Amino acid sequence: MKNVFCLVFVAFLLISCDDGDLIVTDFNFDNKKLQWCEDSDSQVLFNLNNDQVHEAIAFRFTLNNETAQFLTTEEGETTIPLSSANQIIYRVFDGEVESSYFCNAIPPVSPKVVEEYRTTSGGEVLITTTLLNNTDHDGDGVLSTQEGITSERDTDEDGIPDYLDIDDDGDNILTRVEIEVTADNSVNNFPDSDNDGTADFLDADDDNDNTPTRNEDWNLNNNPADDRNEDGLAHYLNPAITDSFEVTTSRENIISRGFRYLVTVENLTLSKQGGDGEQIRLENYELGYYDSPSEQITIEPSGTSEEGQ
Ligand SMILES: [Ca+2]
Ligand SMILES: [Ca+2]
Ligand SMILES: [Ca+2]
Ligand SMILES: [Ca+2]
Repeated sequence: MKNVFCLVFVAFLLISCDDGDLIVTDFNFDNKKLQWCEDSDSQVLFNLNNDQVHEAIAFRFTLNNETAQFLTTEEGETTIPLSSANQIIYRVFDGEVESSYFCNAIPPVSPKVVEEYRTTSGGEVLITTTLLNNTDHDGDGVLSTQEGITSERDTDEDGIPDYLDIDDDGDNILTRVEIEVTADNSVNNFPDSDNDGTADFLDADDDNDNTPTRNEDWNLNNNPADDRNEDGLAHYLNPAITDSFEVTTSRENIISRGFRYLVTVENLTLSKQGGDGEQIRLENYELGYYDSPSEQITIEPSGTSEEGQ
């Protein structure tokens, strides 16, 4: 089996020959989704391919003031110069390689490394951080562009702009619920129960009976949508019922947030280890991207945010 893999790898390199230098146009990592592991002193972003050859490419880098910003929660770009401490490593194996290969403190005995290339110095890695849910930041079903993101529109004036507010009109019925209400009339394809020209999710008095929706909360559970007599119509949508209850609390504003970390390399030079100094060179190489797990963020009405689980 080892010979088969060697032949495949040699063919891969020969195809890539150009003017004496080994310049490849790409590796065989069609899937650009990276995995990530960390230990006490280094982090590894890596990609595995077991389709035809068994190969792995990894960026192993150390934690310091500069790189500690990996997994940052702000959009932007981090540059990490390649060095002996920050290396791209490309390996071909004699058998299937699994995630545990990079995530274990001690690499497993098997599979064995057949070929290894490493960067030395020169070149740099760019990590570009972007928000994953940047078209609907609060996930309420209304696009951020429709929520006035550029002007930071704040319909209920609670300090949380609409594009981050899961209850845009502050009536304690979540926007996601208000855009699903069945109504005869609509504004920009959003339900307008009282046909007053303001969509329900932006209307603090949805039945236009002069009792604010938030005060039509008969059981005081911060959700006026509860249907008291189960006739299919909650008080807040029934203009014939104007009972008003004192409600001073609001729904917690919790949104889900995740980031994508796109990893690209500029001036990549990989040198073969234990060989005759063969090199693989690429001006630009997209290693791939890592998506952080989504986290729950609570945004307080003052506009400040707290990170939590
Ligand atoms: Ca608001
Ligand atoms: Ca919103
Ligand atoms: Ca409303
Ligand atoms: Ca009302």
